[in-house]
Amino acid sequence: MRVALEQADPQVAALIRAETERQHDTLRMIASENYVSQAVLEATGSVLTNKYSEGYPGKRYYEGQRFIDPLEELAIARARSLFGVDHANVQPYSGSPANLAVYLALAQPGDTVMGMALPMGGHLTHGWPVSATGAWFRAVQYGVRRDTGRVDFDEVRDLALRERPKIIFCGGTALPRTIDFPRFAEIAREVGAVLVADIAHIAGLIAGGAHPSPAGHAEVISTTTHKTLRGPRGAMLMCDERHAKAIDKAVFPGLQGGPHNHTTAGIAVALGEASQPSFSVYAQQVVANAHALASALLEHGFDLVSGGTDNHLLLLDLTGKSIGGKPAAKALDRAGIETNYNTVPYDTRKPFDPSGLRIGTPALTTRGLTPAEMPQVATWISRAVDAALKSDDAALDVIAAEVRELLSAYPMPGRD
Ligand code: DSN
Repeated sequence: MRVALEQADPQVAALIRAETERQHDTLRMIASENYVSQAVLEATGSVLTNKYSEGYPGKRYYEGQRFIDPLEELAIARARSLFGVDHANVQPYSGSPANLAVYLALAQPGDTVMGMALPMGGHLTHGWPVSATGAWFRAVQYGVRRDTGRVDFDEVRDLALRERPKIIFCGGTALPRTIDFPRFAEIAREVGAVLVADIAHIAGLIAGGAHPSPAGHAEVISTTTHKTLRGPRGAMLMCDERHAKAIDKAVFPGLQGGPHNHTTAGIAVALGEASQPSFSVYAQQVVANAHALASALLEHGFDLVSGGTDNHLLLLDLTGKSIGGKPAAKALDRAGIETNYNTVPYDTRKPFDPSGLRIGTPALTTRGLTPAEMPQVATWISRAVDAALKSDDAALDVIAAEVRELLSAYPMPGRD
């Protein structure tokens, strides 16, 4: 394993080895993370990192593209076929640059744009004030209802009719419920806005048929490739033919230089994997695990935003447990369960010390865990929160050992 690296740079090699073991021994429940396959790892860690390829297939500014062009064309063709779209651009470096390219393609600075507020479950790049998208555009923001934790489409429609945004973003980072793409599309059509579906979190579920698709509803689709889609860290923009030129021009030369060809190769491999029947089984299992986990956590007295989940993600409101999200996340990390603290809608606490905990099932499903294991996972979460309230580090260490023991039976892609 990694003989050259071990010899050339033992310090870096040791850190990678240690992180590999940490990922193996930890119940990784950050909703946006996953384990890529050995095939994706190999494509990503290839000599393609040596090559510059500014431009697009057939129209590059550097020579030596005879293998890069068909590679990027393959990734594009697989994305188009998997998501049923006219056009795909596989070059954005990650989700935020992809979303910035959407603004560059479709709006002018100062234009009104609309998206879900970050504390309600949206993303920074959907117009939140500290993001360039909130600073350079006139962003108006919608949320979820306080009583249901779900999007209120009357509010979205009223806001859109009043503000007449050029772009409406739907999707986000902490949304446990199905996104109603047709309803958003209806509102966008009524006000003459372009609907952009940010499917970063749910792309793999859509590919596997476990969440409805925005294709045919949203004119532009933005996604990262490394969450439920289980590819390398990267992003894609997909759209109708009518926006294809503007989107491509915005990505390059508008925002970026040369594409990361090693990432393009990893994306192509991941898209190939996601088109297999086994990936549909995976996507359904991610949702089944989330359902089972939600039921078990409710039995332990946890409060879930919106009362449950339709997808891969659960947002726990810990207010009733008398603990903040941050101390809970830190205790869980010591207990071998990796999560992130998160705001909940209408949070009364600060973003750096919020009331919520965001958890998800994509990574543990890749390891092979099933709904049968979810009551045990919920029990560990509950025990860890109780231990945190008593500052009982020894109890957290006991849980970590139990987690390690369970996970030793489940191989980790890229390690085993
Ligand atoms: N960092 C991503 C997430 O965790 O959802 C959003 O950009």
